Amino acid sequence: MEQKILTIHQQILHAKKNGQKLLAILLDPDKIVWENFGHLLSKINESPATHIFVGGSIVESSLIEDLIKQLKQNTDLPVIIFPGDPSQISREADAILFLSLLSGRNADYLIEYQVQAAPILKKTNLEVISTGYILIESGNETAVARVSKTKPLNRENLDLALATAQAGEMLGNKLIYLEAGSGAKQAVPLEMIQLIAQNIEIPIIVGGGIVNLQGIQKAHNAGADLVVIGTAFENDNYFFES
Ligand code: 1GP
Repeated sequence: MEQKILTIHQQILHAKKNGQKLLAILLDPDKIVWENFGHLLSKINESPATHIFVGGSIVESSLIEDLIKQLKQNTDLPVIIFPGDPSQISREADAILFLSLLSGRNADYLIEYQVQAAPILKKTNLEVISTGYILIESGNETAVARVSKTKPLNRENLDLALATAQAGEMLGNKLIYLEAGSGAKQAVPLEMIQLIAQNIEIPIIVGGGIVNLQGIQKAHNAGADLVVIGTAFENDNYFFES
């Protein structure tokens, strides 16, 4: 019988259904030290990561295409663009998180960039995964808040975070991403992850400010289906061995 190839979104749904927890390493093209790239690749391949995310709030590097090509050639992991704006679209990747910043009220990040990106994406074979992106206050101003000129949701207002996630689900998003921001002082509160996980059906991504393996485990246990690690792995490629 012919084996059906699942899309990345279907694989995430499948993992959720089977209780398999997922982990993405986030690589910011601007922060890649190319001299050490071979080492970085072997550390990614030795890690428990199931996905690679590529992107950043602002990416200046023109090397995003090269980075994705290299990752595709040297790892078996799906490479997903996690873009700050449409300039970060690359046809070399497998998929893109088509984000809408639901916690903010800046129309550019709710719909304008998506309108600009749509015709570009139509010319690629990228799998487009619509994702409700929710920024949660984390103790310091993060790049997402600064660049998007939006205010994160109050970390104590669980009801508002839940209503925002539910609205995202009702709008037809395939994923919800709870984001504390890269390098956040405090990660997304576990009670918030738990409440949202119990009250929406679609998979939840959680990232920002997770600095150790216990942090990953706690987020997974609270209900995150996929956890994202950026800064901690960037600073220490031996992170997963600790
Ligand atoms: C940021 O969620 C990601 O968009 C990862 O954050 O860099 O703090 O791990 P960190």
